[in-house]
Amino acid sequence: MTSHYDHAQVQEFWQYVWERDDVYALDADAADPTYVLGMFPYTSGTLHMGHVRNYAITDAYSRYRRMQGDDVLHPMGWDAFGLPAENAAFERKTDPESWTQACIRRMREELETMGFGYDWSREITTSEPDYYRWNQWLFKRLYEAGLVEYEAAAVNWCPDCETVLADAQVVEREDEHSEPSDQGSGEAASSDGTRVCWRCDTPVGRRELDQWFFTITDYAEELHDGLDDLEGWPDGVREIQRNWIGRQEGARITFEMEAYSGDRGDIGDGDGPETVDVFTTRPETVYGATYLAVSPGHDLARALAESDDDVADYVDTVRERDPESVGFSGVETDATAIHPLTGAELPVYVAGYVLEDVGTGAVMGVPGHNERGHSFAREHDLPIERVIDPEGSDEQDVETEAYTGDGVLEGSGEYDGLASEAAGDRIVADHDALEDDVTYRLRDWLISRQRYWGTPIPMVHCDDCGRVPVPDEELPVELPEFVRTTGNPLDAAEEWNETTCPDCGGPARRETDTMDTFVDSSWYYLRFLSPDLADAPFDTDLADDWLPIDVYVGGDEHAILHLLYTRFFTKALADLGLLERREPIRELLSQGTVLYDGEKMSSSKGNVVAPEEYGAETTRLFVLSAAHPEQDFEWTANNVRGAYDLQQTLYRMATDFVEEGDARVERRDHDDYVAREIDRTIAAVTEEYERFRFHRAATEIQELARLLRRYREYDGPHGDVYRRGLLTLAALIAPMAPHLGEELWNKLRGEGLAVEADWPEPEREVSAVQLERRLVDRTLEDVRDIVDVAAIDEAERIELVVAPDWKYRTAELLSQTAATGDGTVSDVDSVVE
Ligand code: ANZ
Ligand code: ZN
Repeated sequence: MTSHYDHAQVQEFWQYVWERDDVYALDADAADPTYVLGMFPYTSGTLHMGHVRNYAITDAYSRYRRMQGDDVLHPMGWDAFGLPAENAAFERKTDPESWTQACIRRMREELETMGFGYDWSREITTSEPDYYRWNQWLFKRLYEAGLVEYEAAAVNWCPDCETVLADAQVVEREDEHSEPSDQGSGEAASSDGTRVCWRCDTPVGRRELDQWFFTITDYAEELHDGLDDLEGWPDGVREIQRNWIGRQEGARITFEMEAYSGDRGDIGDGDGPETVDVFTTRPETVYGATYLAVSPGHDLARALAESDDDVADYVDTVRERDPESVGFSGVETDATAIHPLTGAELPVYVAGYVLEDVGTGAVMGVPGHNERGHSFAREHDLPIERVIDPEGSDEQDVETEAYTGDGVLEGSGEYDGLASEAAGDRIVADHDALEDDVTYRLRDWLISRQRYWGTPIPMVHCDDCGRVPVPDEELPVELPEFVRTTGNPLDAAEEWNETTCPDCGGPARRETDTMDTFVDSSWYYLRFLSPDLADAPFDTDLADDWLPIDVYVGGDEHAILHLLYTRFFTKALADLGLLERREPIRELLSQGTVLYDGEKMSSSKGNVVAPEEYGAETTRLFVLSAAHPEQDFEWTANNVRGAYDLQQTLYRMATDFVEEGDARVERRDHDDYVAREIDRTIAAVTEEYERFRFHRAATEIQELARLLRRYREYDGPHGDVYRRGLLTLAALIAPMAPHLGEELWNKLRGEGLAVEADWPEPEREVSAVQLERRLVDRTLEDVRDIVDVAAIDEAERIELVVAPDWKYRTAELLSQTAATGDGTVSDVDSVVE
């Protein structure tokens, strides 16, 4: 009998058994299962190493929790809508639906080959009407709640194809390999070269079209403040979201407009606004305001454009252009603003650099102390005043450069001599025209996409009634058959397009925009709870019992959009009365990148190592044991081989033991030592699994295997001790290498499944001190690996223990220190503080 571990055969066999026994199905009566979720994949056609790593993490953790006795919800589905399916259909003369189905079949098979334990009875596919009808239903609920707006927005426009282009359809001319983003609706191509249409190579312009928005800005404050409480999220992700939301404290200042009525526009007595509010982060500079500027979309600009051709022309050209090419252009209007403190008359401009949806869409120009204001003033010959004296260097010439720092007020009337930090508060408190205010950089979420492969927005346009929602009974509005055409295939689908108005019964046209695919992924986690529910998107009671997602794992490219949208949806659903919880995710793990020769592994770089090459189990074990989940690591053949060898070793130990039969029965001293080591390993590995440190769990397992081998060779092991050692190894490794786990379990036990086994318990209690000691030793190993410090003595050990979040972060920080310094002990000290 050979003791070679034939991984292909072993995998196939156990996968068959798991499926036969339906071991991953969640009991529908479970009170509060542990919800472990990996970000579902975009249906690109094949799994890449990032997916494998992501799902290996959730799988190992799910299995660990299951062995701990938890009910576990570990589902999988497909993020199936998006631009790449349309591109593929266009290029391969197929249709997005068939292409997507083919991708799903292939990817599901790949996931199954890896042996990931999903409850496939909960599989969802976002491009199926059964799923997307709920996108439409939720859209309608948000619409009724006032969270949907229909507004003009600038979009990319190809004059040759006569169609709107998604950002991902705009490519750089130089860049031959420009790939659409994974999610199909990601970031715009960076714009250094010429931005051209992906199909016809024509330079892309801008156009204003009416678009659908979700008013996520209504939740800016809660989305911002809530981040503080998300203690299970990485600090980095929270910080990125905080910056994205961009909370800014400052003041709102009201400027009266001088009444004006003439050929070039009407204000006061006419249609224009009589006051203009500006938002500023620096009210203490108000005495330095020398002009007022409003955005081209501001009410004042619109009112003036009615009768002032210069303003009208400027507004038109700016709004059709890329905001980045607008620079500091602007047009002076005939309007005049009254400075609320000095009564001075300030010229009023319409300027493209003032953004419509930031603050109030209007600014007071303070050229002396604001860079953009300075550039604008230079361009338009406006006065530049100094109202803040930079202490110590009053040579500062604000004519040449704005001074943006703090100092002491001057030229500011009764406030002269005050420190600038304090002066702002005083000025705001003293004047009715100024008021404390907060704004957010966050913009509303534009969900309109002028393309086929997405959820149709359930609205119709009626000449008499305007925009009317499709009644719930008529949902889903299904996609028409796909046609290959230059523009939006939905515009070309004439029969589909023509409908009747639900309100008046007259002729109406369907909305032809589809939803951003990020809508699909904003609530999919809820559909997994009750995937077949026919009369609601999800079961509210179940959601209240089962949420939040206990652990969510995914790539950090989703740190902003997906995770922000999910949080927004959860809050909105809570306000609709559909959910109790306002935050969807308790613990978030942002997995690192798998590198290959220093580059990110990806199909476009042709460096994806196919999992089959090493056997699925080896790949899983390797990606988990190579590094902490949040750390990047290098894919090297040597290390992969290490993961393979570990499996062979454990397998051989088990087969040898079974073949040779039980050994010695009388107890000796070193048997107790080994028994205690087994206990300690159990305690340590448990702790490592709890904290997702699979790499360290793997090291512990490896060391116990080494010890057991020496033990066996020394003078023959005690049968019970050795057997327990091997069974322990089988159980401890089962979450990471489940096929091997089953094989070992079966050899040693002859019955039952490792996946359903109980997590091992120490026979004798392992003291907290001993456990801590052991974990610290491992940390030091991690640190030594990275820093290559020859010796860290007792003193530093203690400090490492007390350092906040020392386990992983310390190692990370030390690695940065090591890169710049020489990795000496003093570096270690400063990092540890
Ligand atoms: C007057 C002022 C004086 C400002 C000063 C700054 C410094 P940052 O610059 O990122 O801190 N602002 C407000 N609304 C705007 C809009 N819709 N479009 C463009 N700019 C706008 O952002 C805050 C500043 O951005 C605001 O404070 C305002 O300029 C400008 F010494 O007002 B400040
Ligand atoms: Zn109508």
